[in-house]
Amino acid sequence: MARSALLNVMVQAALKAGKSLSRDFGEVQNLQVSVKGPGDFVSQADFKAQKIIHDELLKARPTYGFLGEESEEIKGTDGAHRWIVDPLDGTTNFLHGIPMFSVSIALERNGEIVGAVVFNPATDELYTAERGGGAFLNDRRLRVASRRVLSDCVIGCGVPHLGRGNHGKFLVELRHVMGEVAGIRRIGSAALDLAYVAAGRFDGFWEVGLSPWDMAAGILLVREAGGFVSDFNGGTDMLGTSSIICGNEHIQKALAEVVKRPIPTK
Ligand code: 2AM
Ligand code: CA
Ligand code: CA
Ligand code: CA
Repeated sequence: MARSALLNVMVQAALKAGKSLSRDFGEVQNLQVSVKGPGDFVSQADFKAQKIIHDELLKARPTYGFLGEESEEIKGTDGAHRWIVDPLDGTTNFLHGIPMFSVSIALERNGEIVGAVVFNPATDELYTAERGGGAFLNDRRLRVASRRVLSDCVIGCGVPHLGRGNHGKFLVELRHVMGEVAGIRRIGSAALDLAYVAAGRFDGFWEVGLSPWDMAAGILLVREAGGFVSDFNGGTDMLGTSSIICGNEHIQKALAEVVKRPIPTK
């Protein structure tokens, strides 16, 4: 697997941030935590990891724009490129001592995602992709699962958060999907959910209410592993609509049909 210099910059930034997160994960009870909104926490670990990533990426490419969860967007002087970064995806897991969280870094060029890194420091799993170059888990090339029938499938999802999203609508989606698939899973890190689809661990995934930094890298991972990704309108404006449905060609289509099934009138 040959990585471009640019992808290597992203990998180094993710590994360095991952080291910082691992240290903080070991002493999670001593971390300073603040509340952004109901059920929405951020810690010193998030801020430290974002600073590491920001500094590494901008040292290598000072003219690129930078969109990270924990700071105001920085418009680059280079109009074409933008980093999209979630320094810690799965903060709630992290703060509860659950080793299911990730660093997510994407590179966008002229509005298209062309590079992706998702790293889970707790399992040392490094997911990478470049547009046209395939997706990898460490050194292994990834391929989405090949199951074609929903009743054989394990499907990942996100659950709306306290005070956010349409809880009633989600329950309808869940009920419909539950009636069709072998099993449903919820990790709590959308970037990892998407990496799991790329790795063929999940057959599909859907979530509404995501931010660009939750999905940007994962979208490229899924596509480069041969998967299909759409928004809830059937288009590809996932970042603009905050919604995503993915899987292999067959499961993506079947899952979209089930998730969007109308709410029963009685
Ligand atoms: P985070 O840990 O970076 O905030 C899981 O469904 C996704 O939702 C994760 O990517 C998580 O990202 C995000 N998330 C978790 N709690 C949230 C909240 N209270 N409001 C908005 N997004 C949240
Ligand atoms: Ca957050
Ligand atoms: Ca996130
Ligand atoms: Ca985050």
